[in-house]
Amino acid sequence: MSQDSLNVAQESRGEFEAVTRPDFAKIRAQFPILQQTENGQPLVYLDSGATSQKPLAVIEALDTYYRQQNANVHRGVYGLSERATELYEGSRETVRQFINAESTREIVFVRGTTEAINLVAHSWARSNMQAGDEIIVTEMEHHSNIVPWQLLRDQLGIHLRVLKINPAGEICLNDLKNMVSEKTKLLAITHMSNALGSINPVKEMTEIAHSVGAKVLVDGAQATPHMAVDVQDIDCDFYALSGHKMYGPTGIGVLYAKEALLEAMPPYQGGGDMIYSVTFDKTEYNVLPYKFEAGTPHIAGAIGLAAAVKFLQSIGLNHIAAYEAELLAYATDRLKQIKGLRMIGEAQHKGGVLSFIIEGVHPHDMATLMDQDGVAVRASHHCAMPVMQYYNVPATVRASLGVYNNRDDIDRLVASIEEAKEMLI
Ligand code: C6P
Repeated sequence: MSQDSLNVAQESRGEFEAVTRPDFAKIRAQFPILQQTENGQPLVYLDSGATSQKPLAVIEALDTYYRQQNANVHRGVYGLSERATELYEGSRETVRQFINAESTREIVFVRGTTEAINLVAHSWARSNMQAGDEIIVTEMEHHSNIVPWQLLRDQLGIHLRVLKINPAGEICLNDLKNMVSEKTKLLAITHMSNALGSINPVKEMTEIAHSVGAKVLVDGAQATPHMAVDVQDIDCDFYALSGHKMYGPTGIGVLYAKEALLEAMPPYQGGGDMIYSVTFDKTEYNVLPYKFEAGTPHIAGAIGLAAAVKFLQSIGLNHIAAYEAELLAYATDRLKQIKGLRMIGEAQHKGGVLSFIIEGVHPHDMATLMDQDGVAVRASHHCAMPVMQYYNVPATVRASLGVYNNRDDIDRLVASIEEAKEMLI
């Protein structure tokens, strides 16, 4: 990579940010939904892990697209369609820069992380794995990084092995070193756990997997809104992300995969746009990444996702990480002072997720009462049931942070927990 393109890539990931700290109150003001009340109280939104709220820049990009730019892509010869195509392909370039992929041919637009992982399972894994081969996942995976591999296991006779976590919610690199062998074909791991907040050392894990020739898939659903991601630095083979968790629209996400792998992989779905020519005898497939984008894509979604990426870059990922780390420390400290509260997930390297239970209170009852105070948190197994099994709890209450949260939100969270506790115990 030339120094110029290196600079552009680094700048896009927020590595050359202004020294001055952004004004996070002004950033919060860009989210119209946060001005409204819930049950008569100003909304405190602490469920960004489920989906983030959307800033004006994203809302306006979608509005402008549908008002002024809407046409199908890669098909029309008229100006409107050409402009829609330019916007759609421009969004691919924006995402490429954001995760520092080498080429836009490696950026496949999909519905989200779930579809990205299923694409790898159906296309790459089916054509590269056979009975007796192993896939390693961690004990902290979301169901979307477990179930596709189980389906494959039942069909192909492969083995699914689980890398254990410790009570803090961390994996151990030595355990992974001892687990990999020439049978390991894939390591499928989350970058940041949605249930615990743990951030995994994905670069080191990738190196270990590569040492035995295995491929690596990183589930980045929770990571991309919170930290700078560089897929070339991690050296992972696949990286999956969801637009709606990083301030973009729902229904759009990305599968990053190394070009050589995508070239060799069979299509995942057949239909329009993924072909070069079709006769009843034979179909020739389109070039990358279109081979994996059958049918009319979510054009508005891709444009909205690019607006979300630019929003993140305008703040700077390093500023976001620092701000959220500070808020997480404040929240952890305040929550730990609540009697009977047990924190689930205390990894040293942790993102903005506070999962907890209160002795004697079901998480669902707690979250339902908190809603009366206008505080939106998730109470659930968080689609990570094995994590609940490990900690021997049915569910947790989870407060997950976004760029718009502040200390007032945390104070309201704590007051609401105390009030709900009074009523429930
Ligand atoms: N987690 C949560 O509340 P989709 O639904 O495809 O955009 O993302 C799935 C997914 C995959 N991996 C991780 C680590 C995730 O957190 C999620 C989504 C949400 O935690 C909804 S269950």
